[in-house]
Amino acid sequence: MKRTWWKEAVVYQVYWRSFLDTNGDGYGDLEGVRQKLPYIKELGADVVWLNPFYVSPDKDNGYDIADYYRVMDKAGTMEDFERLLQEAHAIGLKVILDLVVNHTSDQHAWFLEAKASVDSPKRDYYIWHDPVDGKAPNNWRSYFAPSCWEYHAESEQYYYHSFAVEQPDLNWENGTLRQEIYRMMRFWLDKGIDGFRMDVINLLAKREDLSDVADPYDLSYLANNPGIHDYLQEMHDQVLQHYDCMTVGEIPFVTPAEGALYVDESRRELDTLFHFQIADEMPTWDMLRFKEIQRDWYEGLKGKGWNSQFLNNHDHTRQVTRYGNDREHRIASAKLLATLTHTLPGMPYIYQGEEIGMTGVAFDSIDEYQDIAMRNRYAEEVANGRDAREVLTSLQLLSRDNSRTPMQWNTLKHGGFSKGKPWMSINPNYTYLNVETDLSQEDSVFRYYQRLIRLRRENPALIYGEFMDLLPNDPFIHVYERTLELERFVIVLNHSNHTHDVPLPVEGMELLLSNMVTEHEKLAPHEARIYYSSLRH
Ligand code: TEU
Ligand code: CA
Repeated sequence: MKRTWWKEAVVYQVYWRSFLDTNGDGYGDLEGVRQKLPYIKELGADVVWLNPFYVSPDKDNGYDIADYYRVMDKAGTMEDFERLLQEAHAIGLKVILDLVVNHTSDQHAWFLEAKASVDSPKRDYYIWHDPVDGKAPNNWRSYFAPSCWEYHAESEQYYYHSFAVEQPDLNWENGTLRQEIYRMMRFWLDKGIDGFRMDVINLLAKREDLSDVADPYDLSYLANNPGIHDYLQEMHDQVLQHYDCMTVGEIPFVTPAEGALYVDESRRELDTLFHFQIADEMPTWDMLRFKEIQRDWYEGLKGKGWNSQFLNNHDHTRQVTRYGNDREHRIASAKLLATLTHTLPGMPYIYQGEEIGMTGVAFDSIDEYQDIAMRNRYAEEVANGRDAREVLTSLQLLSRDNSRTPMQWNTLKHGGFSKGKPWMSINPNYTYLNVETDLSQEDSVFRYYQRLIRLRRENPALIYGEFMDLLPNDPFIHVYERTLELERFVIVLNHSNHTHDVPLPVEGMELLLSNMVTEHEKLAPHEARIYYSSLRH
């Protein structure tokens, strides 16, 4: 496939409100991100993805936007952003922003106008429906509420929301609205940003058939509806193709065949995607399923489009807690998972704190959780009569707050994140798990990421090489190869708490990188090795 800068890039995701607070208000800010650009550069990342920082009532941490053109006070000012962008570019980092255009905040001027009068031209920017038999049009749920329909008494109609009640969905059928969105995208691209991460972009088109669904909890009816590819092709044609930018679409509920329709280069829609087969189908680690998903996506996108590799982000529990071992093998496990995401086919994404092996949390009370998804679900289940303790425990492992606790920089109060009271409790393990401590240790996770990133950068086989799973049926050991022309890499991972034999054809290969020092006959728990050979030699 054609080589491009973004296919070779490593992305570092900054959840800025939890990154570094520079004015003591308890929220991380853009100035904090600017100050830490050298840190991100030192790690070796090429692109910084910033979660939304636009004006927002913050019901869903910035994913409910009230003004696409302004920076929210917590984050700072437009000048702060411009300085950040300029300094990032000056040290060779690119910056991509979150594009949230499936919905706005209910406080966006468009929605306020739409609500105020059925005759307003903005009314049709949103999706309205008359009651059916005096009730909501159907039994569809939303991500964050028991129904995707919210009644608006004044106009006696329901509006549609895929997420919270405070996040009404935009009506992409309206051509004027689409032009408004394209104009806004050009505004940011003209400032010099390098692309977009597109929030739930495959939800833009809505299902026409409004009949009840058999299982309202399977939200797939919200996504991938007819018309979606027309919108994305139009967006590409009118906006994206005119810039040297990259796009990554957040695309839940797709198989590889459906995913290919979004990123197939000949279709001129998106560059890359995040699919959620791992996140949605594997609450905890499942090696055989994981291997199958990797094989399927490799085959499905091969020669057509580009994938991403991530095991956590601001919505998903930290990988070492959810998929690895965050106790006695934390350091090895964090490195093994990194080895996976940086050597499998696709762009690797690092979520802030992952590079030091940060872990999830289990707070004692629902009051300590801020995540609207979790709080709403908790309220719904408790109202249905379930035991409150039990509900809390059941929601803890996958709470989005697991990954949203503040960044742990050092051993100072609040981990050096803030001099004020952090907007959300910090993980108490910051006393020994923080950037400063990690860097001072011989087995630093950060330094391992550095080596891994450098290795990938210097070896096109790890980026463009063919992928083959050499051990599809082993439930503990993952072995695969990446080959390009005369170069061959074999990656060997013991994803388990036990010792295993090296199962493999690594005879005569050179051990280039590993996450621990061991005797070579056996693989220690969570050991990761990268072997190399070249026919050139
Ligand atoms: O997330 C959408 C979302 O919840 C899913 O993509 C989910 O992660 C996936 O189906 C796997 O279960 C995005 C943002 O990342 C999130 O923070 C926002 O709350 C949400 O959209 C609404 O904008
Ligand atoms: Ca701040």
